[in-house]
Amino acid sequence: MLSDRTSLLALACLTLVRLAPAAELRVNFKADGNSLNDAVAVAVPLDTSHSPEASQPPQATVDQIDKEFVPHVTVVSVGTLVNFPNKDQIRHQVYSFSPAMRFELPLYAGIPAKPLLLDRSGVVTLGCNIHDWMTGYIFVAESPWFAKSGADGVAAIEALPAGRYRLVVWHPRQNDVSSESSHEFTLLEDSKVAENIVLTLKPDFRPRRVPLGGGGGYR
Ligand SMILES: [Cu+2]
Repeated sequence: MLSDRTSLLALACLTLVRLAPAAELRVNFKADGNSLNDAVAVAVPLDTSHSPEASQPPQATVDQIDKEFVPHVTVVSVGTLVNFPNKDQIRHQVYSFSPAMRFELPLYAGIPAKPLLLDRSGVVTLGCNIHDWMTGYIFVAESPWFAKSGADGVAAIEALPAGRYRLVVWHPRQNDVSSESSHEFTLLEDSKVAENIVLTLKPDFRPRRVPLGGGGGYR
């Protein structure tokens, strides 16, 4: 009898293990025939049943290093606390006018006392009032399943529960925000799905940095 129960329990455990999320979505980003880095892929579940409940709000960090935002593109999910440590020996004044999060951190060195809570989905474009060329982006995703492409153009979203999803893609220089950049797909348990996304890009509008040593007004 006991052994029957034990095997039942073992079977139940096995079933639980089998139900563990395992599907993977690999998005291959290209632009102008080349692998595209810093592209964002988000899998938004269409079956609402399986959003994970986090006990603590997730945290992310956007550094300021050598008068640049590092990383240039950050992806977080709604409800993430973001820190903006200044690793330079000079002060920065970080701001955003984006509807997803308007803010300004007064001129500061080191780490601001409070992280910023990003509670609305969308793109937060970062700037610095002192250094015009400093541009960074935070993509606030409406889902915890996201990835950003590396130099190989691959953004891999792992440990996805099986189900139906909408794929949302974004890049800071993407040309059109058409329906092409959002479509639906279904993931079966333990499946690996690959998607190829080709984006057309706008030119890089980033202001140029002032020449080294010549920027008297830019310190
Ligand atoms: Cu700055």
